[in-house]
Amino acid sequence: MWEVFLQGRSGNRCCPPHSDAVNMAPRANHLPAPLPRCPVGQHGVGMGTSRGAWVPGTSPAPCTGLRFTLCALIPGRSRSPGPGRMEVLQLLRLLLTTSVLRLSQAVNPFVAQQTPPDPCYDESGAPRRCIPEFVNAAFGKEVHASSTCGKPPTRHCNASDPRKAHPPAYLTDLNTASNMTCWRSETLHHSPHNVTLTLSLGKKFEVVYVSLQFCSPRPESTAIFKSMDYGKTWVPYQYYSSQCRKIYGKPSKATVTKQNEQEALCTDGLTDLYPLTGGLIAFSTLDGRPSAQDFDSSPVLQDWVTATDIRVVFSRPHQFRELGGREAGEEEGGTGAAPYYYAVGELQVGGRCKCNGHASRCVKDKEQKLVCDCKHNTEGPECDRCKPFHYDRPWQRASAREANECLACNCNLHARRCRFNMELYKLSGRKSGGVCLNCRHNTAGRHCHYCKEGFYRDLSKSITDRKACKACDCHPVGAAGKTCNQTTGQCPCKDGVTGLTCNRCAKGFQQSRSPVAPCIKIPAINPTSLVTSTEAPADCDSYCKPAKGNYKINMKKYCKKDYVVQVNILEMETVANWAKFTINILSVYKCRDERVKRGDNFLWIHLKDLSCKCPKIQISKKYLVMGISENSTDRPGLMADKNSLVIQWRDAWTRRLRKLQRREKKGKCVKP
Ligand SMILES: [Ca+2]
Repeated sequence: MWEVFLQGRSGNRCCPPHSDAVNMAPRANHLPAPLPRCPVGQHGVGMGTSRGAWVPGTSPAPCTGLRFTLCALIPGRSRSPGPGRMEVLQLLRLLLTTSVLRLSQAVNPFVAQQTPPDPCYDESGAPRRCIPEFVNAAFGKEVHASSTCGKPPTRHCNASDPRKAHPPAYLTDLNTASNMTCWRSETLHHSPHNVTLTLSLGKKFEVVYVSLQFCSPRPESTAIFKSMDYGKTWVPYQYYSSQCRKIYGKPSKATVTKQNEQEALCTDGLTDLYPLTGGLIAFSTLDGRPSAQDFDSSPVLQDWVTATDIRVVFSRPHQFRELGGREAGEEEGGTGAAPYYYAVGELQVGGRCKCNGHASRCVKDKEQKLVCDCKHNTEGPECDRCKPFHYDRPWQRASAREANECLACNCNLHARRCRFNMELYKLSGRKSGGVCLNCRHNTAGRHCHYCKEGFYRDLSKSITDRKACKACDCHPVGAAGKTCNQTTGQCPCKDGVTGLTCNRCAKGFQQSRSPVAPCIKIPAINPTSLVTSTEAPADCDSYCKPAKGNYKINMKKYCKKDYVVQVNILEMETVANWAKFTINILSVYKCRDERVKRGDNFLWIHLKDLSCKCPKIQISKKYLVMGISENSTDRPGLMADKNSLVIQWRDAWTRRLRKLQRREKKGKCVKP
């Protein structure tokens, strides 16, 4: 049995002195903490449900300019245990009335100048859980009623006469205690007959209670439904009936366990005919549900309290003969002839705009839709997802302990997009799962934290610098690839090649004309190096200038020499201060000396000249040798010195030399 506090007051209101309501509140067992005291006219509300679960860790809403009227509904204990007796249930009902004060606050220019600290962040700027204030979400919203009196007008009801109209708007209007405005259904003549009130909240709310204050007797059977998808589908929230099994197919004394917390119950409480007016039906969504004690970690209950729409269905009135106190016979259902109607003065939906702990208020967007003012790098109508580029960990609802804000991906300023990877997140010990997309500035990697192929890290710059990665610039011939070492920038060089970009031959190697092996090893029996180690003049530069490969042969040079031959160097030995090369003369282009003819021969070069690479000679190579004849019995064969020309052979010279040879035979050479 329920009693309305100060029941019977003519104004349909149940308002005790404010202080009394506050004193009574603590009796609530599973219901909210005591309400904060506020100065008269500034009553704050700190309603929660399930001690410590609904708003743990949050202080009650501050006293705002809202003027609330508090009504406490205190259930009386059944004096006799019997069917229909309910566990002591305490329900606190709030009548939230938005007053003109709120409007005046909105237009007060001085209010706007005060920027209160953002409740979603603490003094040090660290994110913390935040929730919108507790409100009557039904207030001012449109209710659709399946039946409303006054069309056509009757003696008591006339839709076109404001003094006698009872439109659905009266369900959610601004009531005053002295003048309760009531919606009223048509007068009905048969039963059961459903009369439905449907309220759209416009967005998801977390509903703490749904209450109805009647201007008529309470219905004998009432069902409350909720929708989470804006009215597409409905789930039952609660049934009230003196005959639960018969009307709703539900037991009247079911208890909620952890296994069926999302199940609507049926109770025979709040169905009593009395009071004939001013009676209440109030459904507390979390009351008696075990996980309400740990609401933060109960997705089931978080889901249970979530609603976008509320529907109330009055299924059956009390029969008139009950009103008359006569014996109530077995109701056969359906033929009750006594006329009746339903009238409700106020439909309330107490709760908070659902923002999952990431917003302290809801605001209207451009399309006038109510949305959360999301913080903590979240977005969406309920702050139910992470903002772009904040995918380093999965979205989570805030809890009492953790704000669970969305974290930005770490891309070192080189990417604007990222995605979440669960595998990486698990591997990191559930710390970081963001993977950067489209790393710019020649970077790569999940955090854009290293340089992409073909680039290396310039350690003089920060990794976040746009120029943190430099191009490898590997030499197209000298390098074996285009990718250099990420940290040193060293390109992979072919054998015998050195340098950061592989642009020169290593020590002991010399340039070749082959792109495959651009630097080839100088043979171990390199006569130049052999000699260099034994006898090196202090200053070769002033001694001679080695001939270069781009040497041009003209008639004048040709004529000056005694012989011009192409030779193949076979081997070398030293004789005193001389290098004695065994050579094979392949071609003779000029000869004033009988000794010079095709076939094996010797070439003598003084070691001093050789050590200065004048000339430079390698075994197994072909050379053009242009020299002067010297008669020496000690050293038979050809002689070359620093003034001779000994250069590596080029096939292109063959034609040129034959031409010079023909001209010489015609006597074009002027003898020196
Ligand atoms: Ca009203």
